[in-house]
Amino acid sequence: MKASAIANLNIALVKYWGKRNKELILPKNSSISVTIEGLFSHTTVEFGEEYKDDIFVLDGKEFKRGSEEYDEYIEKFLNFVRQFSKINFRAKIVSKNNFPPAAGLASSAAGFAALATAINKALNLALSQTELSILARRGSGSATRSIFGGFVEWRKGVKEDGSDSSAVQIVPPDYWPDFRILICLTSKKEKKIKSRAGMEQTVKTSPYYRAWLATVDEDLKKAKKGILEKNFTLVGKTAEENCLKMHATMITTYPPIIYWNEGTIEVIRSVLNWREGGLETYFTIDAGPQVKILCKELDVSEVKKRLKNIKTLENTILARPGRGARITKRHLF
Ligand code: 2P0
Repeated sequence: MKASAIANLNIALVKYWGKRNKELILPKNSSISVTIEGLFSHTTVEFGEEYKDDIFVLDGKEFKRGSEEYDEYIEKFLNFVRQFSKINFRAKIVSKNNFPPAAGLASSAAGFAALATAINKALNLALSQTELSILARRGSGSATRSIFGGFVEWRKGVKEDGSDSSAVQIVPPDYWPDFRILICLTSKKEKKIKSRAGMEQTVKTSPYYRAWLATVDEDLKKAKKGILEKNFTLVGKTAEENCLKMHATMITTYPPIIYWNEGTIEVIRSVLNWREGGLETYFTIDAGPQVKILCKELDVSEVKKRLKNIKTLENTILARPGRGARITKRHLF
């Protein structure tokens, strides 16, 4: 009853922000993302009677009962897995990310997609990919999408029980070979407000949340059309506008949620200037200070050269569309 899996993180082009059901993790709106090759969570899980309690170790640190990571994320998820699979054993989970934790790089997306995939094998559940995405969703919303590779849509679904709230692949990773994302790390610090609390507060208090919901379906349509046609301008413009609308709801939340730092603003301004000068780039930002620049492969070296002038940047990572979650034989314990 032991298995390991690897799952890449994903970057949303049309964002998920707000839940209609907190316990089942059902979103208010559908979302679209691209799964990113090479930035991943590697997770090993083992169920067994030798474990008297669940054990969770992330990046070498053990999280115990009483911590948010254990109580709010791992324990809730494992209790659901036990109830659903009718297996009563406790589990040990060891997980490693190859990117900085909780800095707006969707660590819970990669983490729960890898964990769900490993559990499926460890407990012989024989779940389909759609069912796996529903299982991953119970750990963290954005994990729903990381089960699949390439460009992915998480369809919000309409059913109360969430059985139709799952992800589908729009196109596989090699469909659009020259699509690139340059991830600009403007800070490696942990963010102060987790997405989970942030989105709840936004739904409750931002006067702009209704406007967000009213326009998101149009963004989904445009993004999907742009992806299918490999229309970089349409995808980039839609993603950038959608990101700014989401951040407008965050900023107008009470108390305000401002994830940006000075470096974030500097990269935003640079992208806008470059575009005016003919270098076609767009930006998107999640629940953190990092900026992801969307560009075409032929422009990567020019963008990198220009990024060197931005002194506030800690690091940049070049990424491309990547594979979905998969089993690995390499166990972490
Ligand atoms: C997204 N984010 O679509 C959006 C954009 C952050 C900004 O999904 O409560 O960590 O575990 O479902 O998945 C972050 O939300 O929240 C997120 P939970 P999650 O990628």
